Amino acid sequence: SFELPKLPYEYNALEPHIDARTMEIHHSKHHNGYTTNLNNAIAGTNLEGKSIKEICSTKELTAAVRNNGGGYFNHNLFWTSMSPDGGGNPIGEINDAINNSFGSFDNFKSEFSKAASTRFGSGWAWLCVENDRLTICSTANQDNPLMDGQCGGTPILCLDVWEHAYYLNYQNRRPDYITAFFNVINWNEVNNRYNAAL
Ligand code: MN3
Repeated sequence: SFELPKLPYEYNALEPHIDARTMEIHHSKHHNGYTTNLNNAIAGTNLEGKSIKEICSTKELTAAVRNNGGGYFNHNLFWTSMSPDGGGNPIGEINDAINNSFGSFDNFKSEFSKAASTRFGSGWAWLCVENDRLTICSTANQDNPLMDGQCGGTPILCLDVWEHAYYLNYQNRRPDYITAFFNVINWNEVNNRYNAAL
């Protein structure tokens, strides 16, 4: 069965950009809930024993598996998309790929921020590798690009725009939270994922 992963940093490590209380509740309550509910939803089914990527890629998932499997996968990718040593400019091959796909890092930030800010209600913004190009898109609820009928290719960076991800510190100011996210992006990890996805 799936286990809640430990964060690779302390709950307060991303302050002031993301506050410790939000991180603690988000990880120990929300992500933990998706994990428990995913295990319950797949128990005794033919999805038991499959990887989370295989589960997300399976067609015609039940609502319980889709929502909690997405919640499990998406948050795993999200926590490791950030680092207290993150932020700044992209490094390595991902830097060239961003310039080739979006023209400049500033344009990338603008397009990613737009995807995150215009997602109505709860959902996610994504950076994906798709046919050797980088693409940006957003999904609703806990859907992700691995799922049937969703946007994108292989996800390498994601931003949670559910209110539970920012409301304690930013209230309704989602754009401020999106701006802060760029100060903690773990470009080293995103670059590794980019190279692995090619
Ligand atoms: Mn969340």
